[in-house]
Amino acid sequence: MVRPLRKAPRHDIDEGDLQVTREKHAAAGATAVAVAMTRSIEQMGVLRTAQTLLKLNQADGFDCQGCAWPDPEPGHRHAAEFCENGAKAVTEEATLRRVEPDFFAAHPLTELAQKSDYWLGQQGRITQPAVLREGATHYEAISWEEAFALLGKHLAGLDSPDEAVFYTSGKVSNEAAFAFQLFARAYGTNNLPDCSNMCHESTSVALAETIGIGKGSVSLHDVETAELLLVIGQNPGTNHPRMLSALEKAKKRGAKIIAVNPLREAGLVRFKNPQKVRGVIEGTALADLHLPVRVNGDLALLQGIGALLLEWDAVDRDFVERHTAGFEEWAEHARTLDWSEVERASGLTRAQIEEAASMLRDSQATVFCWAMGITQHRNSVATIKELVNVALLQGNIGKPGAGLCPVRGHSNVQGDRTMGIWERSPDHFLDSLRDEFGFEPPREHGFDTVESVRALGDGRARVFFGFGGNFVSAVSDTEVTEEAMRRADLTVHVSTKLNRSHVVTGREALILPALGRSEKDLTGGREQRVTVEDSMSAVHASKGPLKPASPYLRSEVDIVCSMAQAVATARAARGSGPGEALATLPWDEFRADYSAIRHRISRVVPGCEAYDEKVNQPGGFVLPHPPRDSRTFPTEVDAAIFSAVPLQVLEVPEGHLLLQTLRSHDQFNTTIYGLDDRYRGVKGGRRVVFVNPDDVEHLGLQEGQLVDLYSEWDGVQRQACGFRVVTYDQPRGCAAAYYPETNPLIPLDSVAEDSNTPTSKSVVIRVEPADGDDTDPHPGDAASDGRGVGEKEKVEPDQLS
Ligand SMILES: Nc1nc2c(c(=O)[nH]1)N[C@H]1C(S)=C(S)[C@@H](COP(=O)(O)OP(=O)(O)OC[C@H]3O[C@@H](n4cnc5c(=O)[nH]c(N)nc54)[C@H](O)[C@@H]3O)O[C@H]1N2
Ligand SMILES: Nc1nc2c(c(=O)[nH]1)N[C@H]1C(S)=C(S)[C@@H](COP(=O)(O)OP(=O)(O)OC[C@H]3O[C@@H](n4cnc5c(=O)[nH]c(N)nc54)[C@H](O)[C@@H]3O)O[C@H]1N2
Ligand code: SF4
Ligand SMILES: [Mo]
Repeated sequence: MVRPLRKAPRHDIDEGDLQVTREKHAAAGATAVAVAMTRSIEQMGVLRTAQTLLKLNQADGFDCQGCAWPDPEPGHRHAAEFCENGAKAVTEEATLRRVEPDFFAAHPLTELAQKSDYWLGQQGRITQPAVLREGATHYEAISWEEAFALLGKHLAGLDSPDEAVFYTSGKVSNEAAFAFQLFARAYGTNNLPDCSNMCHESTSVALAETIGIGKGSVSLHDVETAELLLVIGQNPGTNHPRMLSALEKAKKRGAKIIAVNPLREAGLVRFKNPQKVRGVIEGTALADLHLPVRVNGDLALLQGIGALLLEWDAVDRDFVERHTAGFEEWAEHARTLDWSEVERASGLTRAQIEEAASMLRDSQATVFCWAMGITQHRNSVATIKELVNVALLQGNIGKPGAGLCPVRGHSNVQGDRTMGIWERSPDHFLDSLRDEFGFEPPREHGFDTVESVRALGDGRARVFFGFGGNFVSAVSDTEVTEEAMRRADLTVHVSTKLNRSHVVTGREALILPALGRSEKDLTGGREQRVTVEDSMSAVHASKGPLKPASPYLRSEVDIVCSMAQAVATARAARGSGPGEALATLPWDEFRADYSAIRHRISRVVPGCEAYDEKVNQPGGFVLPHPPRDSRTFPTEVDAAIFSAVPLQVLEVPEGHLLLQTLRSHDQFNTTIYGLDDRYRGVKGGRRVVFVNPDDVEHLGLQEGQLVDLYSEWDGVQRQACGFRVVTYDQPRGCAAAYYPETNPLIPLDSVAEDSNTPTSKSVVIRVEPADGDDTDPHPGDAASDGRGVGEKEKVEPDQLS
């Protein structure tokens, strides 16, 4: 058993039963169906399970709360159009477990602050608003009216609107997101950080610069009809499971697949389609070639591929001439590529890279898919530009079966950005907002997530408002982030379930419980629906079938409108303060009928003309994308841009490893569904570090040994305690461990150039035997008040075996 020696969170997970077996070489199949059903029935019962899952991802139903993978066209959907992890995501929300006010009476904050995100989430749906009053030991119930008044008082009382931070997580609907950004800007700030800042921001930056729009250029049909698919830095078997069905379809038509990943992820190696009876028995080998790239080696690999295509003259000259700029500069760099450096950086041989390049050469239509393995490094923007170079070379944008396919995370993260959730929205968007609503939005860029932490930490920001999400656990440098949150005057979370961000609070705190997407929304006395956008720019409606978890829940739209009115009222009472424009906006109209919001969206957001009519069509509509639609590239030079990027090799000092932090099969970001990672052979625990067997030997470690992880940055040492060593096939010098447990190791200042995304996939660490030392290494730190940090306390090694 793991026994914490100091009171702190996370270690309360009992990992005494941790087991490690050989990793699986196939994803999905019958086990996936069984796991999904067992979990759902456990938490929802049989009837509710059936009622819920049959509406999931159907044209007249609700959009899956899991990932942003698109649905097939209506008419081509299965009755069970979801995956194991989609079922888990729905169950998490539709569970019958409840957190009632007596829960808060029974558990003081000091106790809750020691609990893990897993434990907190398992307690169930929050049923009523709750407040932590200044100096109080417990959260207590509060009426909505009083909660909004408190919020209004704080926000109207700030010296500057920029002292408030309005964070959004990517589950929020388009309607709620549009209202929220309107609120923030009418209040007077662009401080609209979102989970994108930690996710695909590098993609958005690189694509906007090179092709003129920060979104992917493919449809589901393109994926299914590609000749070749490069799946790079992504684990679809766990994180986008239905993507495997699309890959399977492509394969059946003769497509080839290259997987670029330090790990041999099960879904990429073999897939058993659970939707086909035959599929449950037979599997499909998905990847034709697996390149076990060294962590952060993709830039070098892509430069190698580009150089070879150039050398072999596998170049679409016509496309390059007509549609691109900067080819010659890029080609000059490619011709002088230092192959020994390419091999050293990528960990691959020239022969391996030639094999991949020849598959590209032989393909007339290639789709490039990527996710966090590419976006969360210091040089991620450069790497994605290199990927664009390779795509442009062969004219793989704006033709059938080809294109760029960044695979987004949260189900509506792309939609939220389209709706203006962005700390750096361009002037044309702000101009439209001004013209439509008659106030002057602020123009100065706001804080992104990392900058928000800094601002909260140094007092520039005093109120934190989280619209969904779990900021404290999601952001890097857990200890620094938690300290920053504790300095706030007020922290507020609009949530469905409890998480760590609710228990690491400012002086005062509010929890505002929202309806989930699976629930009937009767705001304004009518059945409301909302809209969302998937990873391929398809926008459609979503309407929940279930009775809400509690009669006190409010919709996210309602919460934003009420908050806006509360601030306007508080401001009127004071006679001054931020947010003068709030009183002039149509919040009552928005709340009464979300169509009123959609009408405004159609007049403000580019590509959303006739929005309400178009989303009412079955399957919705697809937003315009000039490179995809007409090979026009709205960049500064009106052409797609080749980028000449210097080759970089990430040097790791002797005795250290390069750690990537990833997801298990049993979590959705900081929401932990369970303690198993089936495809990687881990059962009953999460505090493991995967290391190459030769490195285990080289570092003098042993399989199963209890170790502590250390990272260093600017002379500060960061530590995460109590991990077990698991030998795992991957390139030498690399390691992997789960997020969020490893976030304490990632320095806040370690971010991607140009996108400011935390470098969650390249952390230089030392692995040392746990010393079992139970003395407090940081006497007097915040943990002593019981709201402690959690990663510094020690675990006795003998308690773990
Ligand atoms: N079930 C489930 N679904 C999810 C989520 C979830 O937590 N659970 N999260 C959602 C969200 S918000 C997101 S953003 C996506 C995340 O989806 P993914 O990006 O697939 O998620 P990660 O687990 O971070 O996996 C990163 C993958 O990249 C590989 N990788 C790491 N470093 C490198 C590298 O340097 N180069 C290359 N080529 N590969 C590398 C890892 O081995 C791993 O396979 O999934 C979404 N869907
Ligand atoms: N080390 C490391 N850190 C990472 C990453 C990594 O790979 N490694 N990945 C990053 C990525 S890609 C992302 S996207 C971020 C994720 O960051 P976030 O989006 O902030 O985190 P989530 O865990 O998705 O948020 C879960 C919480 O959202 C709330 N919630 C769930 N459903 C709803 C709803 O319908 N409405 C409302 N209002 N609230 C709801 C619940 O309270 C739940 O606890 O983390 C980032 N952090
Ligand atoms: S692939 Fe993603 S969106 Fe589709 S059912 Fe699974 S989790 Fe939900
Ligand atoms: Mo994400």
